[in-house]
Amino acid sequence: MSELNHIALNILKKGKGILAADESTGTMTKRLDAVRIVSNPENRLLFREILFSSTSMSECIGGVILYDETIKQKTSKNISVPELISSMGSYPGIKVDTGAKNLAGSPEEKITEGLDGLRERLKEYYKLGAKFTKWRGVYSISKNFPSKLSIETNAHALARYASLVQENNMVPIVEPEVLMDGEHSAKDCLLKTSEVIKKCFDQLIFHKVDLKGVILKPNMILAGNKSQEKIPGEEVAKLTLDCLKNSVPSEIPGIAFLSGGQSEVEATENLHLINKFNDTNFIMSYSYGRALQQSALKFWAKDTKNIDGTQEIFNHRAKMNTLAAQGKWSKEIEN
Ligand code: 5MM
Repeated sequence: MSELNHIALNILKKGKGILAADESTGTMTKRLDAVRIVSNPENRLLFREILFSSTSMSECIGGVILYDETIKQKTSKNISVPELISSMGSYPGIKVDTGAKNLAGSPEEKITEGLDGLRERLKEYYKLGAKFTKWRGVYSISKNFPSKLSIETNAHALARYASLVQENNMVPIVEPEVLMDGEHSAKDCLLKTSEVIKKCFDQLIFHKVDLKGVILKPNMILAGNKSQEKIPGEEVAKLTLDCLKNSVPSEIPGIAFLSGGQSEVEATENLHLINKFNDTNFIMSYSYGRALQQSALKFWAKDTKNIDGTQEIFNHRAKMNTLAAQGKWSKEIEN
């Protein structure tokens, strides 16, 4: 087994998932503003250190995705953040894209940037302790979107990224996120997501990326958040499995879903149902940002001294998702 395959499998073993704590400063500031906490490097670290020292880190969280600021910070115990994460039995990872910008030629769509100087930044992150990385391409659905241009260019960037990451001995998480925003049906989401993922793998293969050392981070198949259509969780699971069976090569060791704006419990329940009906060999786990952190952040903001209470809430979400990743979650356990 290659080293990268080993790391990918370890991150997602036995229901473990990934904590996406890689909010860029702009996004983290929005999150902190919403709960009336001043967004500065100290407060951003304070909240994140509470999560990273929670007991569920060893049982449930196989990897944590960090942002550039965080991977370089020292904790209150004067060790680096990657050292803290490793000491909890989890793998430190890093977001290496520099964000989604307007796509020239189709400016209502986005292209993710960050390839310039990436090789050098990867070497630095590796030295800082990163074992895996993340790059997110974003696509929106409407009458004319995602365009061929956005599908091609984002797939190309994701493949160039993944290839450079493997060259530097880290596991690339490939995240093509088809956004939930819009009036589209679940069927549209299925068609567009399948097209996007297939194109990503065409490019990954073309760029000679070792698929056994890649984690795919896709969206689930959902109806748009402005659509009248409401589909039950069983249907979300079925459509999501149909999509992945038809678009993901069997070499991929694991799939870790993003939550994409679903509520915490909805993201857990859908993951549980996907695993309940999973008739593939893929590990199906989670790489959640909002769906792991929202309640903990709200609670912490009300009483920033209450570390135990904040960790209790985070531990519960992590445990629920780890049960869901094994198809063992239920509403009774949730409550
Ligand atoms: C943690 O959120 C990430 C946001 O990155 P930016 O600050 O650069 O926008 C995001 O990429 C995240 O990792 C995924 O979208 C998954 O997060 P959710 O909240 O959708 O589970």
